[in-house]
Amino acid sequence: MESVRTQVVIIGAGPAGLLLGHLLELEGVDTVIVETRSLDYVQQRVRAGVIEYGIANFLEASGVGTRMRAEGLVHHGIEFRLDGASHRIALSDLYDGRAITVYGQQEIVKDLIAARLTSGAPLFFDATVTAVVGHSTERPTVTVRTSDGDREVSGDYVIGCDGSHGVASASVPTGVLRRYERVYPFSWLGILAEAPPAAEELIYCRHPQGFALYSMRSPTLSRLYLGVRPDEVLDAWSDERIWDELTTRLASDQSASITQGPIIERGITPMRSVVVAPMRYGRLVLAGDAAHIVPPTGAKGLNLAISDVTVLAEALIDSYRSGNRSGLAEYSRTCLRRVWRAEHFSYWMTTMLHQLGEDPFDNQLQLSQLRYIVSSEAAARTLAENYVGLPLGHRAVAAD
Ligand code: FAS
Ligand code: PHB
Repeated sequence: MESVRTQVVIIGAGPAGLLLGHLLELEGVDTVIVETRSLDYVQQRVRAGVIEYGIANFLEASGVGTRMRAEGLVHHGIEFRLDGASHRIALSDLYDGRAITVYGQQEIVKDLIAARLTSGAPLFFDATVTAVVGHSTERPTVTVRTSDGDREVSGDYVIGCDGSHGVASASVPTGVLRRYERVYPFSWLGILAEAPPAAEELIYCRHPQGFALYSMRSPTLSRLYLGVRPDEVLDAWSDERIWDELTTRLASDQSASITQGPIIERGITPMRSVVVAPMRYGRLVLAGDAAHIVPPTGAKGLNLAISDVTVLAEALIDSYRSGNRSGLAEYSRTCLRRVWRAEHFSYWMTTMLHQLGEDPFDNQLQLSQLRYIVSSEAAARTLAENYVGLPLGHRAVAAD
């Protein structure tokens, strides 16, 4: 890797960085993507699974949705389990026939990397950005550390797509960015198992012993989660204990219990909400988890990252094509409207489905909210349009 000058430097080869690189290259804007992890690590990292209706359309319209359309699972509803009973939320009936697509984030990443390698545009793995300088100059520059030394990559813009503990936001002078944060008193223990899903659709469960989520990746792969203590350690959870707890929490008088199988991936994710604002400082721009984190209960993290990129790509392309920088000037304000909507929805789903503490009054409020959602069409419609995804609402997106 040599020191280079490009138009847009992108830190991070997660969904945000890879999609931004793809969209800009399609329009002839030169980019360099720098990723600290290896290609294998990035392609195998198991994370999100639910793609919003409008996001799936956008990925297809951008030429990276073929495998998603062929292999993704289209779901028209989700199930809530509480008080031992099952309640289906008919998402498509409630929201103009729109549906979600269940397709692993790592599959999207593989599709985007394949597109990038086909384009031949620069994508460097095992290359860590250690510094970002020149934010307010016309030549912001990153220092990249690789096994054979440091290099500099400069551009017209540097885009921080470097996730939740990224160097990009940390490089902004103290006091410029405001950080909003909420930490929840629980984490999620997630597993990926070689077990045919016993359920047709996702199941969100609030049980006296805690939260459980039944998801899937394919007809042979199940993805399941348990709400656990915030300080929980993975070693304390044998396969047997995991399956026993999932079986207990997901038990319902109306459906079969879960099918077990070899656990091929497991991890514990802390639950927190974070927003960093504004999402730009000079010629450094933040997108995706670099700017915001949501608890995964609302399945918004990945979708929000992609939504940021649809706005940013359009703004950068406008700037290069016509010199119109209004999109860049409005980028943070435009994105934060959707970010805060997703933050609230994720907070609402999380507090409704997890016992937050020992306060009996709070617990009754949450149960009442859940019972209202599963018994009122108006309440369920609110959930449906937020879960399936509000329209992306700007011209770069195919009609959604
Ligand atoms: P990402 O974190 O995906 O990508 C950032 C990239 O930047 C990484 O590849 C990182 O290696 C790289 N990077 C960081 N610092 C760098 C540096 N200094 N130099 C170069 N590269 C650097 N969302 C859901 O909707 N549902 C879920 O179930 C769910 N589960 C999750 C589980 C875990 C463990 C985590 C961490 C997140 C989960 N999320 C989930 C959220 C997740 O899907 C994110 O929203 C999504 O990955 C955001 O994409 P990016 O913004 O591209 O950030
Ligand atoms: C997943 O399939 O990984 C998944 C689904 C829904 C969520 C979170 C994660 O809310």
